[in-house]
Amino acid sequence: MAGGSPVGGDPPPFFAEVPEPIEFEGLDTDNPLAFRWYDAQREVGGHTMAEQLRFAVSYWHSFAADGADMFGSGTWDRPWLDASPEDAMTAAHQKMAAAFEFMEKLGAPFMCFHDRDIAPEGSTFAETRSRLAEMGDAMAVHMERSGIRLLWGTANLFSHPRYRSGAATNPDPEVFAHAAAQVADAMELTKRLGGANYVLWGGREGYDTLLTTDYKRELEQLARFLTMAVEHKHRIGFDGPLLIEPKPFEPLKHHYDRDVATVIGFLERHDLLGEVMLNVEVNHATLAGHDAAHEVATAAALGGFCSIDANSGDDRLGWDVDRFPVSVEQMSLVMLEVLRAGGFTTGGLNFDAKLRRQSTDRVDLFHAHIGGMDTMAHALVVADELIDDETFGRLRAGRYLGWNDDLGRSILGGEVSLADLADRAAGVGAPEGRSGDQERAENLVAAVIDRVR
Ligand code: XLS
Ligand code: NI
Ligand code: NI
Repeated sequence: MAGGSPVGGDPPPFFAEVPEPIEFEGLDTDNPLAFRWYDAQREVGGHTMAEQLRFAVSYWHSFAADGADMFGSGTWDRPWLDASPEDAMTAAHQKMAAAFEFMEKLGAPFMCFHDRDIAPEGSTFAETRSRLAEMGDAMAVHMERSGIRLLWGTANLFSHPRYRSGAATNPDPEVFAHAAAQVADAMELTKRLGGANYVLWGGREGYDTLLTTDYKRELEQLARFLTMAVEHKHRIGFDGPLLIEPKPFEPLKHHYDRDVATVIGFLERHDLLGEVMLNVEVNHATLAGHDAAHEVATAAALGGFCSIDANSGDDRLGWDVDRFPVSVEQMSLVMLEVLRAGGFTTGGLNFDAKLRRQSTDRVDLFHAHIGGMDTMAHALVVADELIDDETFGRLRAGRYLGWNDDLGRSILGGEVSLADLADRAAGVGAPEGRSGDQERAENLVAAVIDRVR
């Protein structure tokens, strides 16, 4: 069945409690279903907030999940998931109707999905394919009607039991081949729907024990898989970048795509950097022992920055809690690095974030996204103000001024040797250095967070 309506006719509105699209009402509003910061058309740094932030809703957390965790079953009120298993395609169409109703009312311009979020696996690969094609047709109709675009598509290469020992890095080439087929189809669908990027999260590419893992061979398999994905991108004429999303562990003890620096080293080793860029997830940075701003700065400095999975972790919990972004300070530092990198091009801010299991109501999805969008919009305004603040700019630039002088230029220009510098030191004595100005800079950030409107 093509088209947007589920089998059995149109569903009732799933979000009747929110009859109208969410609007910007400013800082003085007491309407919980309004934006306080996110004003899509407001210009910040020469572009509208909508263009700067490029918000996307994650299909999996918001529409495909029911609140189950490893200790208990689902808690969330999600009537579109209720269809019986024989009616998996009815449920898929209901879910899509719910997703687009929500996204249209929220006003986020983009979404992201895995193949399995939108279309259930069939009993044969042929059936899986035709189900994905059917749901792709339905999605094209919803997208056309609503104007909602695809920030990225991806393939779920981690939920099915066949992927328990990895997809690209599986010891069994049949599993590798199946994963490759899934990526080919998901990438083609992403292209067909005008997706801006295609993501690869190596959900189970890693190991629990080295005793039975051939580490070197698995890395070679991973490189081969990625090279084939790049070849496929060119073959089908998909012009967005492929993005790797690093994560250090969970579900496995060690993941190969550990963090941004590790992934960029891997991409350079296989001559894939540029074709393949980075999707940085905030909570994954926390798990890797990094600040999210560090991961963005690393990706930017090494030429691989593209997109962000906007969520938040917890300093005391060692797993991907995927909370919505709540800290303006943390996100201001992230957005500062995004603006320093020149802003998003094809990337954006995907809310790879979920409600707490106790947040059972459908309307909680609105509260979560409104809060996340306001946090990121506030952070953008702060970051833009910092970029324009001369004192703030001087604190950083001032530390490096010496490099513009003769000494600095001759060192970087390769005109002097260590021996030359040793001779020179004898004549000029030891340098004193200067303050790093960290606390002054931190106070400035705090002042800007307080001041901006
Ligand atoms: C899981 C990942 C996943 C990716 C997409 O931790 O964040 O949600 O973003 O496969
Ligand atoms: Ni994650
Ligand atoms: Ni993610």
